[in-house]
Amino acid sequence: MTAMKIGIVMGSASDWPVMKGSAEILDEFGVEYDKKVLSAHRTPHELEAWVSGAREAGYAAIIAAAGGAAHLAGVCAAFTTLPVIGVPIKARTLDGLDSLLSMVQMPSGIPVATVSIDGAKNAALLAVEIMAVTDKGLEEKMASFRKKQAEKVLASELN
Ligand code: RP5
Repeated sequence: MTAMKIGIVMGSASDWPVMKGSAEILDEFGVEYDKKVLSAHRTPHELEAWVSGAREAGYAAIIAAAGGAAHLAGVCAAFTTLPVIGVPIKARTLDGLDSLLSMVQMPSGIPVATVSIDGAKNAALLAVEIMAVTDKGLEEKMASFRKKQAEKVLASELN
């Protein structure tokens, strides 16, 4: 089956204000996605069911966002061989350092591609790049996105 969409999962609805950034990027690239709230500790069985079926459901990659003891992305990665991109959420305490470390320090064997704290946009850009490996149209859109971004930087005015 051709993978055609991205799965965005977050541990709590409180993560959505940050994770909107992923949705906005995927919208910009015209990439389909589903967004869900599922928690590794509050709804473990439902999370397992969803992520175990992710490849068959047509996902190309999973973006998993969580704060605190952010085990969500690692648990997702344990249940699928799809690429999992982790977004550590800046939690109410410790400035998100706990989220970052618990996500980025995955023991060897089960990788999570962790982006920066609250790095929802980069997570989506990485997901698009993964899809673009086999999608010429997306590759061209990414090249154009980069070109526009560079032009904007070069046109910067400092008043
Ligand atoms: C994690 O705990 C969530 O991903 C969220 O970032 C954090 C706090 O959740 P709430 O208490 O706001 O629901 O599971």
